[in-house]
Amino acid sequence: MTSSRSDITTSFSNKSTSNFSRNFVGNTALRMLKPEKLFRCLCLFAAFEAACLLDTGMLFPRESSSREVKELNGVWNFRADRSPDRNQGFDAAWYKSRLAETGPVIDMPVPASYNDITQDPTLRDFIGWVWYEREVVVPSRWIADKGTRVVIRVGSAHYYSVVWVNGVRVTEHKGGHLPFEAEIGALLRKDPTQPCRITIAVNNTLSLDTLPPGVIQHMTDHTKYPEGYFVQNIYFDFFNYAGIHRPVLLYTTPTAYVDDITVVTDFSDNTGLVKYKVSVQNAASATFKITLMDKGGHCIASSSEPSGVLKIVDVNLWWPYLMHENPGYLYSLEVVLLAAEGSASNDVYTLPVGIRTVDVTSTQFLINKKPFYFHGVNKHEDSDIRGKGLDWPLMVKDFNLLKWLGANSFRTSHYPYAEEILQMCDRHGIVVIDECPGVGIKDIRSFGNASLTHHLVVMDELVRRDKNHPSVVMWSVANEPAAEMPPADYYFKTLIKHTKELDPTRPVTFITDSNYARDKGAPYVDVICVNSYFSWYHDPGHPEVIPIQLNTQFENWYGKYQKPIIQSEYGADAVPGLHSDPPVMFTEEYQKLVLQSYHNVFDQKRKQYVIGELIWNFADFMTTQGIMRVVGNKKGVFSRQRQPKAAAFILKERRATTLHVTGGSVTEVTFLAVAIIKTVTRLTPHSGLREELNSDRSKGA
Ligand code: GCB
Repeated sequence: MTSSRSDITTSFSNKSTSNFSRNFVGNTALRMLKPEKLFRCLCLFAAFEAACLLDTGMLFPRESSSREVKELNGVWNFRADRSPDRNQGFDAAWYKSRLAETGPVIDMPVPASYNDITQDPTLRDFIGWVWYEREVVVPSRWIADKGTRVVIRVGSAHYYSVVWVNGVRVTEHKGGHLPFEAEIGALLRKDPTQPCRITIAVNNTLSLDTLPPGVIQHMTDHTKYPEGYFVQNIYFDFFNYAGIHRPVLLYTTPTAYVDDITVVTDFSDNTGLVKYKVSVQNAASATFKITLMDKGGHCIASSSEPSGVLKIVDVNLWWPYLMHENPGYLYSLEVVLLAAEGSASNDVYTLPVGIRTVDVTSTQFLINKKPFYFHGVNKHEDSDIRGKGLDWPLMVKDFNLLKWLGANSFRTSHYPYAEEILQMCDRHGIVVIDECPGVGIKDIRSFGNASLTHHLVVMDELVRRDKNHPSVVMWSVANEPAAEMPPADYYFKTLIKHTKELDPTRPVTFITDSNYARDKGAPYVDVICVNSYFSWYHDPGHPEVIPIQLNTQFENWYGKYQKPIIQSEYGADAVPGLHSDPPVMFTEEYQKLVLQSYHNVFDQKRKQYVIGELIWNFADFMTTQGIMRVVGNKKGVFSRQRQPKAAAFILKERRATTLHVTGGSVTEVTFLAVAIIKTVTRLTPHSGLREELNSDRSKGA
């Protein structure tokens, strides 16, 4: 541990100081604060101002006394547009009438990827527009009451979506993994006798400026390929699942409604501070009742202002799992927008709030001012049959497995996960590095203006959606981009600056596999997150090189940047049931040995500046077919069906003995016996690995 640690702490709740005073006029909670607390609190407000660059909210739809939710999950009608240009649906206006009237339809579950639902390989690998449709009975009171807004919301669809209601286009959205919505009340009221027919067209085509990027390659040699043959090239290592992946629902609000809430939290001694801001729509003169309740439902602070600071005496902080006996403590912030005289109803929205702080020093990651070590995993939204579709049994099983493993964190590799998952993280104290879909940015053309503009919008949408989750402690703007290319400098400088402006309360990173000396994005991140696969993609079959190569990796990165480092991926494939002693690649024994060899180095370096280890991967997952993948990527410590491999027990045991050790002292560690073969015969430079690798890997993936 270095002595300078706390000198260079970056507090992510206290960054900017401008333009705060107008928020505080008449704010009683603030007036009650002692003077020495005032500065921190005012800063907190300024940070919050910066976080409010988006003009509409995207609150998770919750039922309340003023809001109803109607889920449209179940079986929808479905047709893939197999016309050569995939445009027949638009040319023939399939949205104008029932889908079954314009051609054959099949059953398709929502939410789910469509790829693995049928026995048809052409649908599994389909590229282009697919059409979903269903009719919904809308409660007549929603229609009769003109003071009710009716909103359609799609949790996520891959990747480009257009939505029609009764043949009228109501919204479109670029990008998967994030929600979008449209108000449809007026449309439904036009002809209340009609059923509500919802048509959603979804296109999974990826291009150089989508996230993730991809390229359509047309094969024009007719001695080799049929007429019109094309493939979608992608630069990421998971199956390009498509369809409506998260719930579609209708929800209501009163006409004047709570559009967005932002909370930023802090504490001093045992007093918690919840800085909040509420924005509303259609309310000319809004009045509020704001109540913060503890777990027992008791009011502990209140206000009548749209923004302010609530003070909580004897605060229960939000703590990560295994860092406190009572992790994941959540308060409830009930926001009531009181109805104007003569208008029908109040709007009520209740937001769970966890009070915690996040800070980064040159060697530590602090949660609530205490060192936090990421004992974590990388995951995928992936499982048999439903692909990337949200699945409650799977989610709950995964949380049980995370706890069984003793994991306190995960990264949402390589895209934002469902809000329902983040809510579970909030409740269970599982810490999240929230990653946007910036994966596979490998082509220099994907650093252009169109890409950057879209990437900024995606960060807007991600921060808007996830800003209030206490579990989210850091944003990741990309995974393994070609960060050594010249345009990466401007690209990441702009992207990271923008993300920090959106949210000055959290550190920002991206995940690198570049050479430490040539990475052009690393200067802008708060935490270095580095992936490496020593003895797998490099020196395959030689785990004896891991100690020296991993040491060199850490020393190089820390030497250049003096920023804390997370090993954001490490691992090896193991086909469940394959065994060999001495270990060979693809066996469970080899996977165990690789992990153990990495862990030995982590346990040295965590005394200095390594602040976390995220295994690749939690579970096996599906990928594109290729010579490097045996029915998917097998680096899971669980199989795709969530059964443990031998490596899972290594992690479980390790975390049982080292979990409470955070950033610096490793006094409680029981080191596991690891056979390290000392003769190092094949040393290669540890970094810049992807230059060699990419050529190998692109052959397969
Ligand atoms: C990586 C990628 C991840 C891959 C993994 C692998 O570096 O970030 O998406 O799945 O390596 O197994 O090759």
